[in-house]
Amino acid sequence: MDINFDNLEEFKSEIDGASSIIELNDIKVKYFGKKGIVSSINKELGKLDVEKRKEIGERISKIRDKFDGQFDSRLSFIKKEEINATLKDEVIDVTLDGYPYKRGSIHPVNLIYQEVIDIFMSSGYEVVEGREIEDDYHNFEALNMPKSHPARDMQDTFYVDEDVVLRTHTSPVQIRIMEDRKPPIKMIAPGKVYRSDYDMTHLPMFHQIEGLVVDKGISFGDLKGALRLFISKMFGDDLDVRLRPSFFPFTEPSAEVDMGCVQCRGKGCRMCKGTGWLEIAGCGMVDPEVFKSVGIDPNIYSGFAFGMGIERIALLKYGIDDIRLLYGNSLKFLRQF
Ligand code: 2U9
Repeated sequence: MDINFDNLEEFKSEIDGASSIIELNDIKVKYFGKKGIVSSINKELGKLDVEKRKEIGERISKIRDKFDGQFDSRLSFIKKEEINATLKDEVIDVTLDGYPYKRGSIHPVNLIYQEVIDIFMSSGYEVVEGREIEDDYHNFEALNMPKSHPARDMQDTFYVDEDVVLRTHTSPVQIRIMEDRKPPIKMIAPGKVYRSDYDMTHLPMFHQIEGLVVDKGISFGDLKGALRLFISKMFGDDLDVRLRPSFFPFTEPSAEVDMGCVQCRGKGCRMCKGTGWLEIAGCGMVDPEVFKSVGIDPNIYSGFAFGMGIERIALLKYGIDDIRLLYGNSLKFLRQF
């Protein structure tokens, strides 16, 4: 048997030329794998006499040691190179800004909306959200505003068709509750309402919260107490509350609700135009005509109702003078809340 060991030792230049662990392993397989050069020599060894087998066996063993030495040093070199390449590719600039998106925040109108609901819930009011598209009957007629009534001119209505409107107030929610249930009723109706209006103090869509309490013996005093409690929880207990006579078709008597100015606490400033007072809501005792249209006997039951605009409360609470800022979606503005 003629074995060319010089040929076998060519691996040195092959190992030095390997540039990846895969290439390096391929070389090992070529020489020492099952079908490799060395195993084909081993198969031939059996044919040789003992002396020759020993001699060749020793030479192969030395070659294997030499191979392993060169293999290991190349392997550690390639590993170092790979780590260096990874470090170069995946370099982290620790001076860069953090996660590029700022955290969002709750919209000021939603903040106030939730705060007002929480205050009334803590006083035992049930929260009812109704539909935003209403029929003429529940939005107007049942609230003592027949088609001919001049009070309908007070609100510029979005009509879906002759008999269907985008609700102009949340009052139809209370009408539907009173149609379905007997008193006692103690509820608030928060939600979106729609009126064709747009200026510094009006929007075509805004949020209202209306309250309704119906039972035997409910008085105007109860109404003022309820409003006083709400205002003290929302704006502080040092502010005075007063009711000014007014008119709404669905309440009799009716009143506008004023509270001491949140800015000057009643002394007189620019915000309250020197009066010390800010208008915050409307209210009154439920008109007997409204009770009749829902089948509640006004000789047995009485009730109070009130309504307020959430955006207006947000303007007062945060000292904003233009309602349109609330819906301009300026991040600079919104991030302040
Ligand atoms: C029923 C009976 C009576 C709700 C009321 C007001 C007075 C009121 C305005 C305040 C500012 C609307 O958002 S605003 O423009 N609301 O002045 N609302 S009494 O009275 C009702 C409601 C339902 C069955």
